[in-house]
Amino acid sequence: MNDLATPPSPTVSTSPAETASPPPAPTVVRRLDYRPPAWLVPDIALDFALSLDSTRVTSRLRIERNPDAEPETTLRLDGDGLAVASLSIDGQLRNDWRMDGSDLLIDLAGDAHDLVIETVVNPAANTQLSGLYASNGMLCTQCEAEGFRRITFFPDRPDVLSRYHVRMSGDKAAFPVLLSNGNPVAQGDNADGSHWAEWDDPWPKPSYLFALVAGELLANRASFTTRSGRDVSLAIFVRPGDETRTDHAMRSLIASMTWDEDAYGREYDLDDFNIVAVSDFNAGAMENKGLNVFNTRYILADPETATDGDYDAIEGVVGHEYFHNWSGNRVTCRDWFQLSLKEGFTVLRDQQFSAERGSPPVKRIEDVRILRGSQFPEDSGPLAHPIRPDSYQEISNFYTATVYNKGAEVIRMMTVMAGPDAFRKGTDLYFDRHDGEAATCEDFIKAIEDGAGLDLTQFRRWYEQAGTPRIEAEAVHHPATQSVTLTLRQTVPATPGQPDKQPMPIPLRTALFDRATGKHHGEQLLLLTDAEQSFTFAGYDTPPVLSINRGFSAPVAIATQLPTADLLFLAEHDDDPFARYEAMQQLVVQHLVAAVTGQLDASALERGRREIGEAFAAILADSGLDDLMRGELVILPGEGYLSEQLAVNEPARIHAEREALKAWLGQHLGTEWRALHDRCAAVPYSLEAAARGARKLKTQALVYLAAGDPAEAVRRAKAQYDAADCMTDRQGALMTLCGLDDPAREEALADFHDRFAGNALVIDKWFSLQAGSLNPKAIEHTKALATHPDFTMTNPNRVRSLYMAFAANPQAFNAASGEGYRIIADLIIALDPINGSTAARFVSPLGRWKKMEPGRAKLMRAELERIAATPGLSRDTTEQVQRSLAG
Ligand code: B3K
Ligand code: ZN
Repeated sequence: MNDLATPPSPTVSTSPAETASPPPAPTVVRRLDYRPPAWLVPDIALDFALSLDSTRVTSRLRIERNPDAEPETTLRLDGDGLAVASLSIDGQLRNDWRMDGSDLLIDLAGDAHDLVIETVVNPAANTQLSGLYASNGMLCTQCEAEGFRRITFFPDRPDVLSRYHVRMSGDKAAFPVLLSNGNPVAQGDNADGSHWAEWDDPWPKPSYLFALVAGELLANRASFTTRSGRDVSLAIFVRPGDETRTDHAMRSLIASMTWDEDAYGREYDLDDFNIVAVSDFNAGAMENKGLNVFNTRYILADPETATDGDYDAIEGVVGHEYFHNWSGNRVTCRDWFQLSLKEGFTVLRDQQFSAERGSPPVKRIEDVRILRGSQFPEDSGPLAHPIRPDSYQEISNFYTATVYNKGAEVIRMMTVMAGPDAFRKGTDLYFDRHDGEAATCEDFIKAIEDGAGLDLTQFRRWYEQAGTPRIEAEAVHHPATQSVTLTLRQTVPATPGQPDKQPMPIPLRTALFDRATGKHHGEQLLLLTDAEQSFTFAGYDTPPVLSINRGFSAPVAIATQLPTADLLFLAEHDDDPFARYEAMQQLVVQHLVAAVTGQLDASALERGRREIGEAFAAILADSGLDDLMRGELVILPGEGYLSEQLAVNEPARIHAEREALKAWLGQHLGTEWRALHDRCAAVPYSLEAAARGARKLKTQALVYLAAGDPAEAVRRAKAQYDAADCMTDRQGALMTLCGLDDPAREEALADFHDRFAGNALVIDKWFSLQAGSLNPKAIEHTKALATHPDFTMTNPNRVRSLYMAFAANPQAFNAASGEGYRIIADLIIALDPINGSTAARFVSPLGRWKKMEPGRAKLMRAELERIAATPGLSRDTTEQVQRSLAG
């Protein structure tokens, strides 16, 4: 496997400094050490002589001393795996420069100079997919966060903003399309049959937003007129053959452009907006100015090959990257500790956009499920960090659910406290005040304070403290005064490096329901600011039912258990759809936690299941619900979320109890599930909400039937598979069959593979369905798939499709033998030399040993130690393994 790990080759150097230096020992970067850059680069002209295995890069920098910084006579330029091919200063070839590790140091006498540096890079050997790399014969870049330094030497930090002029030339047959940021300014043919193009980006930007793409690509084109009348040419470039699957992405882009004008008053600012889809990509997409580069996964869709979930994800990610044009590009980050400034805010913006495009409550439920599934575990584990971290070794490790999703929740709380109109005044002020600047989270908070008229003094703790606050709520009814006292207590748990926490301001949308009428007396926004605080409500002659954190107004855990009768009441009556969902979740959580911890005897277990069954039956029969929402209400809480509720994680018991409940519901509501499956199967395909809801429920019915009546589930899944006219139905049916031990499983898997051979995104699904399956042989299947001819370690989508699905498969990953842990550790060790940042993403599942029962905890630690002992590990993986072992 190490054959594939060849790093980008440095070029021949004209100076003695070419000797390869060993990688520098990991250094810790600290937020409070920020200093402004000593030198600025107002202009850069880049010239690329393109070739797959040897691209020559000539970089012309105008450099000027920064009057606002401590003067330094030495210019330090970041590099990574580069050597200087030639260097000149003010027109003179020079060799009086030196290397410090991978950085280039140049002593400079004056206040401004013109610097020309040549480097040569090997894109084909760049398996890390950071910097300039080759993907399926095309060339493309990924520079965030620190990839630009793998192309040329540069002050590769987000607070150095430059105007970019890019020229590239290359073989016309291999690279017919030549793209970069900004506007195309010229193009032409060279005498030798090659061609060239020049692009100019008028908007100063940091190096992480630079992009270049060259390859054989076809475009889906459209146009958009901004509200002030600018005509923008839109293009989505894909490999020939894929252009028929770009219409949904184009519709999503146009909808995003309209939405950002309406919702935030933000207009697009160039004549061209280009998107390119590439199949080898570490992340989901990248917001390079005017030239977004996307993972194909978030562009390509048609009903036959993409699920409804894929359609939603595409709309969300296209929106997200587009919204970055303002929240990220026009106003960028001063340093990488401020990452949530652009990511948290942009996630909030894409969530708001998607909510408006579809069902707001369903979107809210989905977002909270992601937060609880990914961010809550991060916040309670060894990798916990505040949304604005204080230190890092490798910034790639901080593109986390905390920075992104909790970051969005923190800004969402500002919207809740301010109200939408005042919040908009705050964001208008933020964009006005900081346009063209590299800003900080503090700048954002201040603008919201000034614009929205909020005092966020204490609220700043949300940026400083890690950990999910836990709230206890106690409502006491006073019959004499017909009032209720609600006492709220908060604790913020200790996290690595933060043993003691201060109380946070927590906005909790709250309502108290009158049991007799089924109504509340108006919702209130309670702001809990102290460790303990009481609120009084008048006008209740009987004890009310408490509905708290409605709409999930704060990213906290409500620790107090409500009586089952109250949860059943809220599941039926709450007029806040999220609260209704939450009551259903809590009903199941409380039952399963009690079952797993041995608190239920046989009759209590049966009683609990009956209560849940009755709530399910009521939801299935409720004609006031739409099917998308009904689908949410009948999803059981995931095993990861359930484990969060336990003091000691017992994965086998959680799995067994959850499956037993599913089987009980499958059996006792068998008639209802069959009727539901029949009803939904009759709804014809369309992208309308009703049809999507039907598809969602169709597969959910199969899930419960598979647990309760496998023979019936096989019959129905096979029929659904054979009749499928869309990927949502086909995938749902295949998932069901995959989990069962029946010859229909192999037949359907073989058919699916043959039917979609060559379509990488669909073959990814084929891998994921098997690795993530409930099938008791999932470990065996995963090991076999790792040797399948379609498996490759060099394509991140394929690696994730197999191994992320496996790591998220609770029963297979947590096999008592430790084999699941070993499989992931082996993967990390094998993948690390090829793609360190992707390898490091697999560490966190192994890091959750502290709360695990002792047998598995020991096995997990042993695997982490085995990884740590591997020589030559990347900085990415080293940091994650060290933090995970420290606990
Ligand atoms: N800003 C990019 C993330 C790039 C990841 C680099 N390791 C995608 C996004 O959040 O929009
Ligand atoms: Zn983003």
